[in-house]
Amino acid sequence: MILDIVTYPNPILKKISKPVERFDKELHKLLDDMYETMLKAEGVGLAGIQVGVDRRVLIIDIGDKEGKQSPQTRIEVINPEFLEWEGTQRGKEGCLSIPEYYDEVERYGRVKVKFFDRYGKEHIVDADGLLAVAFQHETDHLDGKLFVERLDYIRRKKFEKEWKKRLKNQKKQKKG
Ligand code: Y12
Ligand code: CO
Repeated sequence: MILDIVTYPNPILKKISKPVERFDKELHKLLDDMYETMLKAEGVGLAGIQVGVDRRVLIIDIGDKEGKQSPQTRIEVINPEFLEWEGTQRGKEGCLSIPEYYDEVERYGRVKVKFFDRYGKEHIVDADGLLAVAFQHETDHLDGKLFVERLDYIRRKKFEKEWKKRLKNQKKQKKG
């Protein structure tokens, strides 16, 4: 089932998500629906809160070497915890909750993350590059943080200006 994606500036996105306690059918259905929703929207990552569920659950699929996404490249992440982080990297990010806005953000270059899968099995993953960015971007969502809040001062101001302009145009269009 395709779910509705909550978009900025909806205050739901600011909520702190609570740990998942039950690894049951309901969680499996949520993960399946989130994956379907993410693929349809052409994303590489989606957190529960982006579909209105305030639980510490997220999915990532950055695809294989050619970028092809499949259940084999999908990572289901429940109750993640960063164990290690080091270095920095800068790269353009986008978010399904902030359509059509991309900008450069600084992130850790490498992270080590502990998390559980849908069956409650523990995993530890060492990630760098795009995967490390995806883990950081999606985990931020669980703490109510969006990538635009991590932009440097000038980029943040540019975002706010552009977003105001968009809202104004949307209001104009609604008026007819
Ligand atoms: C690197 C950077 C960011 C992440 C977090 C996950 N972000 C996404 O999956 C963003 C996807 C996205 C997709 C869009 O749709 C298309 O490109 C067709 C998009 O464009 C529109 O909304 C029009 C914006 C964002 C992980 C790793
Ligand atoms: Co996002």
